Amino acid sequence: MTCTRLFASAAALVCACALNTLPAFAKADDYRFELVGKPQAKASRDIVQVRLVHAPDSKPVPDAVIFESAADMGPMGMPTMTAPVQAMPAKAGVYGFEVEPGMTGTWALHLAAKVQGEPETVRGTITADLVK
Ligand SMILES: [Cu+2]
Repeated sequence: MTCTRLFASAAALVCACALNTLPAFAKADDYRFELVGKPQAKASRDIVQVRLVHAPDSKPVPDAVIFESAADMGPMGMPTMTAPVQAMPAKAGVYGFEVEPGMTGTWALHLAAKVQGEPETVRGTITADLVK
């Protein structure tokens, strides 16, 4: 079930990339997710902190609603290896996620957000080095 969903979102990402070549339709691509600091490992969990930035003016977006978060080991050639992700309350424009990686290494965190005044869903992926 998780795999199917991941493949679906991977397909969606591919589509988003294709649309990227058409600037007129790429408004949601004006945003990017950025890693804030280094992930903090605590027991078997890692806290990953992320900021959403409106790229054209480098302004952080503090009031986005991140409604989807999924982690996988795609950056290390293991896209089917997933990890539980739990969103934490946003603090001063920083969105926190608690990831429970089954393996130490580089993970991808896929995010989808609603931004005020932006009709399209904003999607992005960040990579982070996590410790089991
Ligand atoms: Cu792995």
